[in-house]
Amino acid sequence: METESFLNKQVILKAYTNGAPKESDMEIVSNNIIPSKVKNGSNAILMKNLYLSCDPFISIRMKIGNPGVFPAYTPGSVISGYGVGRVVDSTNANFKKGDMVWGITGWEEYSLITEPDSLFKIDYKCDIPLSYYVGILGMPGMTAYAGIYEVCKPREGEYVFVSAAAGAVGHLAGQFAKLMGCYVVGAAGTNEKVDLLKNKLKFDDAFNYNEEQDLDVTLKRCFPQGIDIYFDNVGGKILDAAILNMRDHGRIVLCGMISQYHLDSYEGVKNMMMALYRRVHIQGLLVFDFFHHYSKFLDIVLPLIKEGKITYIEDIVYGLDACPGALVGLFNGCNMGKQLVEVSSE
Ligand code: NAP
Ligand code: FER
Repeated sequence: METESFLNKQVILKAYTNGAPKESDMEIVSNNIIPSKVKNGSNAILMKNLYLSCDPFISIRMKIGNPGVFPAYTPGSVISGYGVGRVVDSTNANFKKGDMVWGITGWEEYSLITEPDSLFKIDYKCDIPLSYYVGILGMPGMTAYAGIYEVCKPREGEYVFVSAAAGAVGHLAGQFAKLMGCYVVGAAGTNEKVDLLKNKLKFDDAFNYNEEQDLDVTLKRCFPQGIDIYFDNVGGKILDAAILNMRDHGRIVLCGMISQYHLDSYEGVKNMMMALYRRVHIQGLLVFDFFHHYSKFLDIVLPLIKEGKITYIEDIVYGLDACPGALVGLFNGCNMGKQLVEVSSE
């Protein structure tokens, strides 16, 4: 006889956060029980979570007053985010038991997905690891793709600067720009990351922003001709220094502002006059606006992976209990490449 329910370990938000998230803002709860069958007619699916993604936006949803599209989490509830899982039961015509999917799920072992139509079905081929669907083939990969291919559209020979360059989005954005024939420089927070960028990911140059006295001087050294494209993942002082160094008609894609997410009030940007003089185009990006390009994106990125033209770096920790620490680590620069949690390998 099949089991009627599963014991379901979960990660709960204890209370709204103040400042950067701490492990103590979250709690692992082990006594939830979830039915192993979905109610007939509910259109829902039950998903066994295999890989969960640690993303900076999760911390934005852990506090009140977040202006975004995603609402704040409710204290006492399971944290949600992107994940990869296997359908273990379904009453939805588009999904069947055994299907592999990625999309928004819960930080728990099993999730009841009441609106599964927002999930992407994975065309499961054994040569691509499933974990890639929370990274290069999921939301962060789509973000890097959207910023480079759809927003900035670099031309061969252009000068591209990427911040948080050794992170999930940054290391892919930089490599996409390299593949388009650009000169690419990355900023990252440790010498180990700089080494990764220069020696493994073949960025043209990279620097450790924590060791630079004056970021304007640094950027003038790295880009004597100026910057055509700045892929901004961090905002704040690095954005301000980049604005001073843009070339005429340069483009800045505002992808992330991680340096600002946990401040009580945002830091000002002082150098906007230079954006005026240089006629810089500045565009905010939300990846959700680009999900309709997903199959076009796969057509571009799957061959790059299979032909070894792109190097994808994962930083994996194991077990649901590791989620809080891995999330907190993002804001201390602990991750190299995409931070994810393997909850179960099968
Ligand atoms: P990630 O880069 O893999 O991880 C975050 C990295 O940010 C850390 O490793 C750290 O690297 C850096 N960092 C942390 N605090 C910082 C600070 N105060 N100043 C400068 N750098 C800091 O994360 P990701 O998932 O790829 O996301 C990168 C950015 O893109 C984030 O801002 C995220 O919110 C944004 N994003 C936006 C969208 C969208 O739709 N707009 C979608 C996905 C991601 P260092 O060691 O280099 O400091
Ligand atoms: C992110 C930062 C901000 C992100 C999304 C947002 C998906 C915005 C979310 C919202 O508008 O609710 O890293 O990644």
